[in-house]
Amino acid sequence: MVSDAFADRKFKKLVLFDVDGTLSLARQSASPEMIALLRDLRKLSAIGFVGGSDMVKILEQLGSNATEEFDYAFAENGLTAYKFGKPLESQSFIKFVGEERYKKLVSFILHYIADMDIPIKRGTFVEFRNGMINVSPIGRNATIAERLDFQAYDKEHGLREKFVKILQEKFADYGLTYSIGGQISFDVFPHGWDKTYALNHVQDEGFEEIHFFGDKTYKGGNDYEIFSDPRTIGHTVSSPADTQRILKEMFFQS
Ligand code: M1P
Repeated sequence: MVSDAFADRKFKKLVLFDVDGTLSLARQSASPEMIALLRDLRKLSAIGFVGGSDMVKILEQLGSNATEEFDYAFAENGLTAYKFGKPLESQSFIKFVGEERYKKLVSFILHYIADMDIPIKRGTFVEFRNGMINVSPIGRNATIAERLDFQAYDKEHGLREKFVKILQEKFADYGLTYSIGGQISFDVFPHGWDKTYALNHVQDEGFEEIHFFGDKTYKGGNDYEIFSDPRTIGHTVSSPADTQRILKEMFFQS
């Protein structure tokens, strides 16, 4: 049975969305049309987002009150979680890995990046988050144009793939998963702390269906695990406009 918390919704469903490429373009704000559509959807069904980024960045994209505008707000794959604007219990990457082992990992990563011969480097090569670290050879404070250039360069040279392979071999006993989800970086987190982690927070609500919308639903993409999880009905989208089109077909056609 669906909990009373969602008794006001017509459908006993939860609709979860990836952020970059699904609700907005990468690292950009969601459009006013998207926000309006989500508000309308929320009158019919429970809604939530599941982003890989940290909450600060997601709120820049979806609006500073997004933890209240969505029933569920999941950053860092659900390692930072809110329901109805209130924080839920979360876990930490550093506790899982341990300070000493983490120091070895991050030192190796920084040395490796220092030795990389790439067209440009900016800053913030390792971003330490609550539930993961994010590693970027070009650095996280690259501009949008620099991001696009790096993405194209990496497509040709497979830099991130090679980097991940080396880390997998070198730190095989760490129990870590590496996920190339965005344009300039990859995420590193304990096995199982992919986006399916967010489902732990919703499974007791008794939703009849949990839908997930994402753009990187292919194997190796950071939406793959939650998209293919038996607890969800997955939808692959090619852009935020595509998300809107599918939502309109699913929920707003009489
Ligand atoms: O949401 C997808 C990814 O978005 C960002 O990746 P990038 O900066 O490489 O485009 C990061 O926030 C990453 O953690 C996240 O998985």
